Amino acid sequence: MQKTTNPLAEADAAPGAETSPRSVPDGPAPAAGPHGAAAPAANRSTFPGLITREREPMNLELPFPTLEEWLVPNNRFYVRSHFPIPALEATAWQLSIEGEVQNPLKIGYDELRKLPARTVTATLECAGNGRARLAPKAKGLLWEQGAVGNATWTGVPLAALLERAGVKTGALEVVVEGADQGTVADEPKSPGAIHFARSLPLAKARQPEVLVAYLMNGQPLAPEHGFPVRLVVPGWYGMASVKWLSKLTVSAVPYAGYWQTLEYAYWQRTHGLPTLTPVAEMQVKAEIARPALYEVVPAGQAYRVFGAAWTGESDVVRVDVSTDDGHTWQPAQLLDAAVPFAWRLWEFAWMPPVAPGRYTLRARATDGAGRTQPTGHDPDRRNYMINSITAVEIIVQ
Ligand SMILES: Nc1nc2c(c(=O)[nH]1)N[C@H]1C(S)=C(S)[C@@H](COP(=O)(O)O)O[C@H]1N2
Ligand SMILES: [Mo]
Repeated sequence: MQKTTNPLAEADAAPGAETSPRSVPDGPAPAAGPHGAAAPAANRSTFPGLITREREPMNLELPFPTLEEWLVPNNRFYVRSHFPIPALEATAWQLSIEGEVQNPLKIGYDELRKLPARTVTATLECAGNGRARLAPKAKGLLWEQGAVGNATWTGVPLAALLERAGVKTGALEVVVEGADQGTVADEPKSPGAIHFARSLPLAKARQPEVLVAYLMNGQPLAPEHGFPVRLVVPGWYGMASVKWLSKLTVSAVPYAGYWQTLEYAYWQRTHGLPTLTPVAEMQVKAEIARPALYEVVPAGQAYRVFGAAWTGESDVVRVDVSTDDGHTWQPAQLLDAAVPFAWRLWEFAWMPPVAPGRYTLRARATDGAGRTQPTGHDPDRRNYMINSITAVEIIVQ
């Protein structure tokens, strides 16, 4: 399948550089090839059990009812890509930092890996996760629950690199560009071939949790997750965490690129004026992993309702569950301590009724900033930031 659908699969194998992600235990990852070339299909990562939402470019979803661990293994972590995965070689890779800086610079992979590193656990959720259940049918890939995952990320704080480059006064944000590129053929069309790029306000870019990352759960990034280096922006929707990082441009004016305006933007009402605003911080959300939608649950036998809950720049402080179509709510048990930017797993001991029938379960998270989930999707959010409470209909028999 990948042989014909992924450009990475079509070129010759090259001897893996020392730094290529060969040792990912989740399955062999490609050795990087010379410029423009890539590893053979046999060397690609494999993602057993993930749902294919799109073959090319590769878009894979975690079947959320199979969730087990707090840290999602690398080969179970959803993949969201807008363009074909670029074939990059660590030894040839460079990150260039330019724009409104005193010392424009380029940094290589080995050099980056020698700088003081930090590890942060962070949940990434695609801003379109949950889109499949929007009515009327939304445009875009129809993700159900599983365009979300939690992993540890190791890398150099972006703040340290910006410091090195010396950001000029008056600078406002950093435009973060990936090496992947292509032409968006569907409306809204791109102006020819473009890279994936997003900007980050300097105030967020300088936060210590924002990493120029090269390890995911302790392993070199898989090509699908941004090898050799990606940005990780904890607390923000996934589109901010630019993969295959190639260039940072410090800018004094707000960036209004394709992925900042035509996609990944929503309406915010400022003084009553709907204003297109780039999607940023994740919204608080609980998802039920089990029971799955339409699962048959034995009547009158204890059942462990299980799921995960996450938010943006705060912690989830409680999760409540309703098993009676939202009439009454009871607190769920949070299973692990709050770790900044990471999701919390939770469970709820439910005694299903002895009377067979259809029941509707719901979960609702609240964060430390007092934010909780709406009952319906706000159309101003367009097809993004979907955190309205989900009804999970199940069958007791
Ligand atoms: N260069 C680049 N970075 C990217 C993307 C992309 O298409 N190209 N997709 C973004 C989106 S929309 C999401 S949700 C996350 C997904 O990261 P993952 O594929 O590692 O799960 O990557 C982001 N970074
Ligand atoms: Mo996304």
